[in-house]
Amino acid sequence: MSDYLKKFSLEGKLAWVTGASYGIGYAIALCYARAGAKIAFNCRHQDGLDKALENYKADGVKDVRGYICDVTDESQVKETLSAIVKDFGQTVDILVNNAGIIKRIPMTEMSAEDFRQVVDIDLTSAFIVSKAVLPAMVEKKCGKIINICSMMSELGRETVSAYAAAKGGLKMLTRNICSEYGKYNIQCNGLGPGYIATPQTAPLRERQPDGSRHPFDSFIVAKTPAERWGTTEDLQGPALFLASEASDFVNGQILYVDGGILAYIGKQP
Ligand code: NAP
Ligand code: GCO
Repeated sequence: MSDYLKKFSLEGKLAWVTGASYGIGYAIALCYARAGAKIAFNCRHQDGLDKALENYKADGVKDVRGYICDVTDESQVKETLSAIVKDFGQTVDILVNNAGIIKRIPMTEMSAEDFRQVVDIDLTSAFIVSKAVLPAMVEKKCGKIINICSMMSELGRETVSAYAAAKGGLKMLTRNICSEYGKYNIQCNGLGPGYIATPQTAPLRERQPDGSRHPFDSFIVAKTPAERWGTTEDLQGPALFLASEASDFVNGQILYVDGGILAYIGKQP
């Protein structure tokens, strides 16, 4: 392997990808494993964890362990981190704050409880898990934190007020971790997926009763210069870059992987 490609290797590294039982997190963890990393992942549901472990093994990933942990619960996060370090015999080198939910409700109909739950999972959890892993990264003077941001870190749209507020905050938390811990050779960057085909966006792609495409599906395809939804595989290369030494002088950035949406004003009607 050429010296340049070695910069993208994760050999010997331990990555913790939150919410990686399926979807974007699963694809990122799989990519990291194939680049040589050991994988720790967590989710809230045992059936999802068991299925994910089957899938990782079927995909050839051997050094992977799953943990039941709600990332909004600081005591669960601390216990899970202790278990990860004990099980793997090393501290976390790469953290991907991926776990997230969305609630699509018009703001005036959304309860404060719903708003708080989205912000808790999509933003506060990244604070909680990053705060847990940072001390060991500071001691080692080395670490990578990757926050999964969104188009909604930059743009708003109807019904996603809580999600956009959380993802906008996650962009600024990314910049603040960079500012506070960059001197310890810790890089914190965001990955900003565009519209990706996962369970989270499945409702936006459902076929209509007459078999036609969902209006939002058609809208996104028209708004994307690539003229397609993204796949989780589209995110793997950029995620690997941000986790590897190839990005050691990249810090506080949000790398958008959106097929060009953010650059495009849209087709003339
Ligand atoms: P997804 O398919 O809904 O998967 C979400 C994952 O997070 C699942 O593994 C889920 O497992 C886990 N999770 C949810 N809440 C959790 C909690 N409190 N504690 C621990 N795990 C939790 O979502 P996705 O589409 O892969 O999205 C992953 C991330 O990318 C999210 O942050 C999302 O906002 C972001 N994103 C998605 C898109 C897109 O178009 N899909 C675009 C931009 C950004 P359990 O439910 O079992 O806990
Ligand atoms: C929505 C979608 C988006 C995507 C993603 C875009 O309802 O608009 O769910 O929020 O999930 O965040 O980058």
